[in-house]
Amino acid sequence: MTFTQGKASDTPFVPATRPFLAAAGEAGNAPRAILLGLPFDGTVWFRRGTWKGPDAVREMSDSLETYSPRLDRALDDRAEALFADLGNIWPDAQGPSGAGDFSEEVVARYLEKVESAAAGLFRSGALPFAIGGEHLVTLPLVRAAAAQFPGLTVMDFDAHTDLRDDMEGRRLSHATVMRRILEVIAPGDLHQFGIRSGTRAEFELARRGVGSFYETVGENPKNALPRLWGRPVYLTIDIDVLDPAYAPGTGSPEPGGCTPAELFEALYLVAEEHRRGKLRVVGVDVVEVHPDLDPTGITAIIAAKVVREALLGLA
Ligand SMILES: [Mn+2]
Repeated sequence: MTFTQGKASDTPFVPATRPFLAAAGEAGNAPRAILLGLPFDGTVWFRRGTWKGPDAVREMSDSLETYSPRLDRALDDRAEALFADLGNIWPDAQGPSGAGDFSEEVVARYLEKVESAAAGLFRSGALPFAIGGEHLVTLPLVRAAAAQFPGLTVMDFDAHTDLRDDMEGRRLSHATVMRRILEVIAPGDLHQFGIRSGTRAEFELARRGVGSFYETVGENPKNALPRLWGRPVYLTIDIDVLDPAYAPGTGSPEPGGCTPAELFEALYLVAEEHRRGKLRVVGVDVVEVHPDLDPTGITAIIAAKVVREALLGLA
């Protein structure tokens, strides 16, 4: 697979009109991280629109500098870019308005396409960073990561448990994604932060059955991290972990969430442990940005900053 931006003819990627932060320079042959957009929200029935998330995050990345004062690193420190933005993997069934056939077979086929592309990225040794899309897109990424990295653990920042076994009969849904992930990794290897919404059954399962389960963020990632030492880590950030006051542009906002500062502190902490070799982050995603519900663009800007800080801290 070639990582040269805009030349994706032998891949399922369609180049983005405008790559993230103009991809901060020329991509080399072996960028340390790969950005990919997953413009999919085919299992959402209420207020669809997160499929527009990847390109909105790219567009709003224009408001950011390439330099992070906190990390004292810049995306364009080297002549060759730290990362390449490969563009989007589109659902075959989706038209330009977002409408399409999202039967369970079509959804499963899209997830297989993403998993196959992700497997190639994990094999390349680069750090894949995905932008959703609904949270279900995390499933194929975790499946591909687990195949490549035995003993994979998952850190999930989210407002919702996503532990239903099915949603209105569908086993593949944004509301079931963590339950499906528990079929891929050991339940004790799922660590959830900021969770404040779900059914009683989901909360009972989470409280007795997953590795860490915290209803807030705060200092909890710090408390949980020793349980991840020595392990490969997949990091998934549902933007609705943030309070809707900060990040209104998301499909299922849930009051009582954390501040952006708490989320960034958690990210810096994980990055520091990664750089010290305490654990190894092998993949990251940020999901559930809904541009139509984000009149000022702030939710997409926060997501873009998560992407930048994660690229600088982890790649
Ligand atoms: Mn959520």
